[in-house]
This record gives sequence, structure tokens and C-alpha cells, in this order.
Amino acid sequence: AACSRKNRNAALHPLWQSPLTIPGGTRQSPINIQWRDSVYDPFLKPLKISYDPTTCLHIWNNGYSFLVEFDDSTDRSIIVGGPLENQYRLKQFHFHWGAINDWGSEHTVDSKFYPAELHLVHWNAVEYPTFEEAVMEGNGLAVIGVFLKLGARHEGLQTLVDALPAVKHKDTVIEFDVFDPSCLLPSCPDYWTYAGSLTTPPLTESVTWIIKKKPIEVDEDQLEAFRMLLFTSDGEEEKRMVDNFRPLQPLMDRTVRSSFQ
Ligand code: SG7
Ligand code: ZN
Repeated sequence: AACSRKNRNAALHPLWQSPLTIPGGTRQSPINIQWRDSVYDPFLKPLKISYDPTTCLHIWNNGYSFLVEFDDSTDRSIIVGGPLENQYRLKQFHFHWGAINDWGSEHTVDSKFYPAELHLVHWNAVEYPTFEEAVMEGNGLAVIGVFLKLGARHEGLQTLVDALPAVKHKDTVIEFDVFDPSCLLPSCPDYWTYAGSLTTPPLTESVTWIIKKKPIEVDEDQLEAFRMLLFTSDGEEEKRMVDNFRPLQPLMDRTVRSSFQ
């Protein structure tokens, strides 16, 4: 179709000049989560999150999203439990969003898109010496996904939104010393989990995905602030940073487990 998400996405950004699929991939992300096909796993533990707000370092426009990066040289900001066998260290978080509110999330639930999705990226520092090495391993990364839906203004997110004009252009960075990303997590503990991949090149099949069932609410102005960012550097012809998501990938031989009944 003229309006296919995949085509629009492919035309949009130089990142996708690298392959959209990896040959032989069996656990690619994102996926559609079909609620009724997910399997309740009573042995799944609650996810425990412990972030130290002072490990926050800076906000960076990397030309595909904006990243809030953390000091991951020690175990000060970690997650443990849930489907994970080790503790994982917080490295960064970022978002994916659409040009309009009808799409923007990477994952879908019963084929429904949300206008945006938050990803908190963690790595297995127990088994691997560096993030780069963890990216190459099946149990190297754990990403928490949180859907954003339209509703009330989110006060925690607003601190970030206020900083965005300073990182409008690609390759700009600003200091951002103190931020507690747990303010962006819904209080409901329920999640889905499945084995998947990074959603940008190198698309490595290294991610244990933990997708929160309950979305957080943000308002239209906050989503508009995301859409004011640019894919382009200062001096280039301006291209708005929108539709920075990967198309859905086949589930293949995978089960999505749920922590709730
Ligand atoms: C965004 O998504 C960035 C990438 C990230 C990628 O493009 O946040 O991070 C950096 C440092 O460029 O890639 C390795 C990595 O975290 C894919 O992350 S995702 O699968 O959670 N969407
Ligand atoms: Zn992401």
C-alpha cells in the first residue's frame, strides 16, 4: 500500500540503508504481542528495579533517537528478577515515536500501535566485560519496553522534554546529571517477556525483552516536543525526527510469556 509503514520507514533514514532483515534470523524484534497467545508463567518473578539518579550523564541526539545515557562502570543502576538470571546494568534509555498519534511504537498489542515506546537498555555485566561484548551474546541485553499513550501530561517526562530543544540537531549532547528513569515506569508490575533482538543494526539476537502491559500517559505537547527533534545536523536541510521505528518482525518459533493471568 502507498501508506505502508515499512516503505515509509525505509525511505526515511540512512540507518536503514543497512539491511532491514538479517538472513536466517529467528528471534527478531519488534513483534506483535497477541494477548490471547501469550502464556502465563507462574514461575516468572517480579522485576526489581533499582536506579541511582546520579548515574545519569547526558542526553544525546544520535541522529535516530535521543538517548539518555548512564554511568555503567559499576552496579549502581540495575534490574534483577523477572525473566533474568543475572542482574543487568542500565546503559541508556531512548524512545521511538510516530509523525502522528496513530503509530510510533515498535511493539504492538493485538495489532494496536501506541504513539510512542520507551526502551530502557541494560546489559549483563556479570557474564560480559563490556556492553559491546554483551551485544553479541544471546543473554547479553535486557530491554524494558514501556508504551506511551495520549492522556495527562507526564511530570517526570517533562524534565526531559524541557531539555530537548538543546539537542535538536544530530550529534548534539548536553549534560543531564540527575534523573531517575523509574519515574517513567507504570506502577503496575505486569509484563510480557520474549527472546528477541536489537531493533536497529546490528540487529543482534541478544535481547531479553520485558514489555510492560500498562502504558504511561503523556500529553500531545510532550509528543510534539519529540517531533521537533531533527534527524539532521546543524547546517543540513532539516528533517524532522519522526517514525524512527522498525517494522514488525515474524514471531517464528517463539512464545511470549506473561507475568500475569
Ligand atoms: C537506538 O536504538 C539507540 C541505539 C540502540 C538502538 O538507535 O538507542 O543506541 C546507541 C548507543 O546507538 O542500540 C545497541 C543499542 O542499544 C537499538 O536499541 S533497541 O533495540 O532497544 N531499540
Ligand atoms: Zn529502541
